[in-house]
Amino acid sequence: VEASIPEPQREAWLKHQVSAFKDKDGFESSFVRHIETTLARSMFNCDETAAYAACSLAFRDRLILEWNRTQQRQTFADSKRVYYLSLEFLMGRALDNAMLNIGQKELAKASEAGLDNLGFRIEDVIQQEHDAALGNGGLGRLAACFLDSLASLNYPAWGYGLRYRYGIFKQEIIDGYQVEVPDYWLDFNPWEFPRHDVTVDIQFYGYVHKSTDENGKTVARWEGGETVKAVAYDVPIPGYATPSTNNLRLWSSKAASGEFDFQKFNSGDYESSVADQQRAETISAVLYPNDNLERGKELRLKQQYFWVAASLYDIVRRFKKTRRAWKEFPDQVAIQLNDTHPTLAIVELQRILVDLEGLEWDEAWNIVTNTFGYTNHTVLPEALEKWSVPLIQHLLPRHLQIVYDINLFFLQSVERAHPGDRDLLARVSIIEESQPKMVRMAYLAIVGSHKVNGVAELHSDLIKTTIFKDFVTIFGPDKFTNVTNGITPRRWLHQANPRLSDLIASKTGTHDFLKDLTLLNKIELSVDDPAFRKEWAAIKLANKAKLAEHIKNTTDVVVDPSALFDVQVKRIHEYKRQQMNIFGVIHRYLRIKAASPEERKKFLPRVSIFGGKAAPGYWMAKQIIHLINAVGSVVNNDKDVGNLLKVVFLEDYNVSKAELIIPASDISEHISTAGTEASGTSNMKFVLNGGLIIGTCDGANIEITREIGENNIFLFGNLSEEVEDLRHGHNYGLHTLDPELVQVFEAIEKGTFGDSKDFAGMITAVRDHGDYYLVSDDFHSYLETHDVIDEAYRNQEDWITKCITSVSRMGFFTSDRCINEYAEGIWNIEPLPVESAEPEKIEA
Ligand code: C3B
Repeated sequence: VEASIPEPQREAWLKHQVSAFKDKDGFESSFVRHIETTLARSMFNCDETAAYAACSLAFRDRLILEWNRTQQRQTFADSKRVYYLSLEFLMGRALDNAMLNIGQKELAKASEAGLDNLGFRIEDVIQQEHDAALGNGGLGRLAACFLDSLASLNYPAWGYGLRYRYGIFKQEIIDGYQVEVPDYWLDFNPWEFPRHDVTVDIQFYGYVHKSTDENGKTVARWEGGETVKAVAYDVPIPGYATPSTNNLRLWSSKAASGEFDFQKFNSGDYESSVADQQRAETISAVLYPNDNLERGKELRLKQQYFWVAASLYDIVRRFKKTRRAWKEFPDQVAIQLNDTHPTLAIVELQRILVDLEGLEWDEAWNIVTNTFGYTNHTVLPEALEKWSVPLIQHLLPRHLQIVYDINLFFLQSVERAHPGDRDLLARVSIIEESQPKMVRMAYLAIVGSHKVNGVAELHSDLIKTTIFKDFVTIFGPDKFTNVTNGITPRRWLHQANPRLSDLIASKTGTHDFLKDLTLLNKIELSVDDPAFRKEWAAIKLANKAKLAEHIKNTTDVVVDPSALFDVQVKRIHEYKRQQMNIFGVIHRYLRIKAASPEERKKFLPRVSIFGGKAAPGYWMAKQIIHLINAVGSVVNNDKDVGNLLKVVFLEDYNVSKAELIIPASDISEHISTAGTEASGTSNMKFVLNGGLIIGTCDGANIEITREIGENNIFLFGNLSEEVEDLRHGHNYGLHTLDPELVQVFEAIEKGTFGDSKDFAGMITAVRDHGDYYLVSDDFHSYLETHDVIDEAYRNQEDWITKCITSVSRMGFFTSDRCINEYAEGIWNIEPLPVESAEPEKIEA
């Protein structure tokens, strides 16, 4: 390797080996050095932003050493790696996570030293960080939890994604309406390392030239078109209580010609030379803000190919350095497709092997299918990707030919196994014979992978019996499997709820449950311990008080921390049914209003908390946000109601807000129409933080119930088996609206919450347009269940018992368990422990 230093000169290097700070004094010294050198500031010019920067840089030094060590070890060990391809990584903040995973937050926050001693409060410093919000919702956050688990379990793994200049938009609420503001997050980002030496040229457009070589074999060459440069940016991913630090590589687009085209510039065409530059940079400029919706935009397809082609080039380059035979590729490389967004990787690898490396089609295809695994995250038809054939033809002409060949060979094999079944051939064809023709990306992903998994048991069953049924017939059931989602307890317990984490540790003896979450079951023994219960309740109340403070500061609404906090925070979507929630809130409001002063005393005080972004083009979702805010402004100012009911919409829900909100909930809502929410992952976070949940029999709610016991969860509503018949009934006029819902609609239409025209769409969807999401069908049992919740909450002793018992049984839902399942059942990889670059022990 030419870049390495020759043996005789290495002594000097070893003599000057760098090490990171080791004690409080070392932390302070590193902090001050970064303030004065890296940041060129001083004690006379150091605000919280600068303190955040210096603190990050001090911890980053440590991280880099472990990161280098881990990467060297992985390269020398030459073992199999897994590559997680995801268009979204919803990382949130990095500093707190790095301090906790490295195990040295104590050094930075000790009262007699560290940040305090330097004049800062660690809580405030942490708040300075801008969230890395390169994702929409569940899918992107799952990818982030998986990275944490992969590193924590010492798996050799890389993430590959896009370095969007703008993450998910910031949401402002103005006069009750959502307004989107761009999220430019890269002003100062100490957590990424540009690798200007790691670039890949990516080709678009052009044409295919076919010729015959000396052996009479047809060779295809993709020529012409335009080229864009992909530049790598690397982000270190620290494992918890291990030196293992993995890499997340994000690609940024640049004009291939460098800054701008000098030819054009010199000939006076300055504007167009800059325009080329901007056109290239547009590819990685912005994250598409849709959750569970695909819209077939050309730029999105460009993003997908750009990212996939750069990542595969990188993976193949790394493999080729080992000088192994191609057939060993799947022994060295596992690639997981996070949804269908990276499906072109299947086509691209086949192209590399056949067109560039000269392998025979079948040999190449065997390598491809043994390399890829595909995770499906949704059955919603509007979220299943299809790309038009003319668009692919235009942008990626050679890839379209390969897709056609993959389809041809696949259909031939189906015909051989099921002779004469033409309907089957039409149903499973990767090409949909529509106008224009469409490429069904999920089918391509299934055909090109060796395993396909869903993300919760019900979901994995549903894909086998509905959308992918024919593929089970063709490939057999073993190709399809389930890996129920999970969450990292490091961020979602230890970081978000440190007091609860410490209380649990006081009962289990150590924080080892953060590495093996099943150890939580030990706290069930303490369920009757009065001191433990008292502290448990005090922590919940303190978390609620902290949220109440945030609510006051951001919405001006004053809420009582002792009221029941009822939370629904997630992307706004009709299938997630925030509309049902707000209809329920209106119903409660009407009941309070109708009650006598005497009767009112019987109501349990409640705070209904909502949060979540609507896709900018999703009109109905925006209407839902508007209604929530309109109801809030009426209810919160109604003297008859007082503290019995408050309704707040928290603006700009994101990962760092989730860390504040989730530990403060008593009840959270996971109320999707049965069969629509593939898994849900916030349901797990809420229960892990000692909140109970109200939910439908959908996604992971079912498995949560199985683990924690049905006495500890509030389930309601129709089952997924019933949904189809109910919908069918609605379409044939068998739809009588629930009378309580009728009252709610009447109140809205009377103008109780402002101009009812603003909310007409939400009402007609239920009353006149078939109520696709079964709001009316589930409304009665939803209201009844909320009454049950009120009663249960009045009995605080029982309530706390339910909470403690539930937490103790949540071990299954760690993302560590998921990653081990993927590693064993899909990737076939082993952990590779790394020794610390630092001599002293890293504490757990
Ligand atoms: C989501 C699903 O909607 C959730 O049920 C699931 O828990 C997560 O993925 C993670 O598996 N999802 C998403 O956020 N975006 C999509 N395009 C599809 C699914």
